[in-house]
Amino acid sequence: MTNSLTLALFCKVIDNYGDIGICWRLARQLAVEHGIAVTLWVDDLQSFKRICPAVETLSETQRIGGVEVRHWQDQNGTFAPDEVADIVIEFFAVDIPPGYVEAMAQRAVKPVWLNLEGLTAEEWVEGCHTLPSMHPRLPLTKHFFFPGFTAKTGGLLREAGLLAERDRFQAGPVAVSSFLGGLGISAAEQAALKVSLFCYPFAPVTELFDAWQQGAVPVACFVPEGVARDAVRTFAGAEPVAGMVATRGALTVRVLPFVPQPDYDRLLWACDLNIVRGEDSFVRAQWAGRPFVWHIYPQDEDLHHKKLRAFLARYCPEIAALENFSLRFNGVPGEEKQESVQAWQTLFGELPRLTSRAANWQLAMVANGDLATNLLAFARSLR
Ligand code: TRH
Repeated sequence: MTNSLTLALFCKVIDNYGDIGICWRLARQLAVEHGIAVTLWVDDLQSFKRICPAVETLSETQRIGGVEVRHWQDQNGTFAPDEVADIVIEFFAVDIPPGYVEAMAQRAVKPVWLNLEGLTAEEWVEGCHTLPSMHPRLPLTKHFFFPGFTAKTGGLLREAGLLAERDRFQAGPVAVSSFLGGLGISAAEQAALKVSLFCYPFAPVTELFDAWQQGAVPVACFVPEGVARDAVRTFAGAEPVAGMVATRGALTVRVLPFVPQPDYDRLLWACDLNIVRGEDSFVRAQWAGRPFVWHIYPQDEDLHHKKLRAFLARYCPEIAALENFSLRFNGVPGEEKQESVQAWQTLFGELPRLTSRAANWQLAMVANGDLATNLLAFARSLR
């Protein structure tokens, strides 16, 4: 196969920013690093614009960062076989337009069809990764492709130059302080323990703020606009709009604007502790090489608690403080027994060990290869 390969990636935004966050990252990497002609079909350009300001929300078709972006609306019509890409990816099992699937079946050389699944540390993933599934009616086979944390999965998304760029940034105090200063963050906040907070609305943020406020260590907490709105409003006694800052006791809370994806990385790189959520910010925190706490996306029947435990067991079984704090922060029943102040103080005491763990973990994750490269290698093996 040559580099003239074409690839179509279908993304439906279920909610928030992770769906498009992941698809955009993958699309860009396949185009820029692998020379693939990528078309990203996405149904919600407003959400896309929040993480990538270059998006024109009224455009049907546009080119951004080497990727053709198409607004996926009701494309219920027919497609010609030559409109179909060599590799077709549905993200999180979305139903791609029926006319497109029909056209896939009409191609002489059938496209490689992948279902890119969600990230979990559970063991069953290894058994399902790359499994085929035959179309019930058409001569097409779809394969499951799972990101993951082991060599028997697709690995994690990681751009080629990411870690070197992060190292340069973290090694340069001027780069860090000018980046933080550009976000309006004061010298005093920069000198404090810097924590970024990106969580779902049900996180127990008020009790965490209480613990920080009462503590001996100055904490500066940076919260994107719209996140933990009630807790921030209560803490500050003001509307939590970007630029708002309030200090009580040892804690300063600052509301940041929602920044483009590359700047969100820099924020994670600049902080001493990151609280992240969903899938993409969770992975980016791992690449930041700093301690992090994961606020997992909630699922029915508390399935997410199982996933959280599976990750913690893999990531850091030897540091109980992280598990205690994480289970409590995620509302896992039975974990509220420990006082929040105590949970925080214990976690704080473990930050140096968690920093070393972050570095070792990263080496292991890099050894699994990166998801875009692994996915492409698998697609090539099927042709
Ligand atoms: O936003 P999320 O909660 O997204 C998702 C979706 O809800 C999705 O349906 C679900 O399947 C998934 O979680 C598990 O969290 P996530 O995945 O961390 O995505 C956030 C994206 O937003 C990520 O690409 C980083 C980006 N981002 C910015 O670009 N700028 C910012 O300021 C912030 C805070 C985030």
